[in-house]
Amino acid sequence: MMEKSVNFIFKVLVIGEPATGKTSLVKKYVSGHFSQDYRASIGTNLYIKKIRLKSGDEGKIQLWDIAGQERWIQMRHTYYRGAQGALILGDVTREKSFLQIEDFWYSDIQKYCPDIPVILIGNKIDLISSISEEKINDIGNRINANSILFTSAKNGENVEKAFKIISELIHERFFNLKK
Ligand SMILES: Nc1nc2c(ncn2[C@@H]2O[C@H](COP(=O)(O)OP(=O)(O)OP(=O)(O)O)[C@@H](O)[C@H]2O)c(=O)[nH]1
Ligand SMILES: [Mg+2]
Repeated sequence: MMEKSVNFIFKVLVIGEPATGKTSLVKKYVSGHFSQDYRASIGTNLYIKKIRLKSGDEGKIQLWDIAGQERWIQMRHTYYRGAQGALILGDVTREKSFLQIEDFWYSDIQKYCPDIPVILIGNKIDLISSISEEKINDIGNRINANSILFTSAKNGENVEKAFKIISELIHERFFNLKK
């Protein structure tokens, strides 16, 4: 008898202001490593990891870690095409890093890849936060985030969970043929 095998590859964007920890979060998830020093990303880094869903289906998640710096603004949206999910990051130690989420980062998603599942992430919770959880939840509600999570790329808190949740959301939205 033939084994049923489902192959898929999910394209997930990781976006947000510079130095919010996008590269760190993705690296922690993919390799388990964390580095203290900040090297601003250039363009886009692409990572890929095998995943296994609750349904037992196995596939891959392709992570597009997109440089947050202003100078990449012109070409940034070219990476958005075909994205099926997004993590939008803010840095809880810098309230400012959340101010553009609704009007810039989320509005880009609506423009270039609308109706995809989105997770709002408050990263660096191993440090002292300068923004209230309530404010982050408000932003999450305004952008209709499917989920709001607090993570630390340094100690790994909720890192695995973030990518698990986005994978399940994408699977439900785009691949669930049972409905
Ligand atoms: N303490 C702590 N530091 C973090 C965490 N995540 C990232 N950092 C640090 O924050 C700085 C920026 O991290 P990056 O991952 O390079 O940020 P980025 O969002 O990729 O920045 P760009 O590529 O410029 O858009 C680095 O010094 C990291 O070590 C975290 O969860 N906790
Ligand atoms: Mg980066």
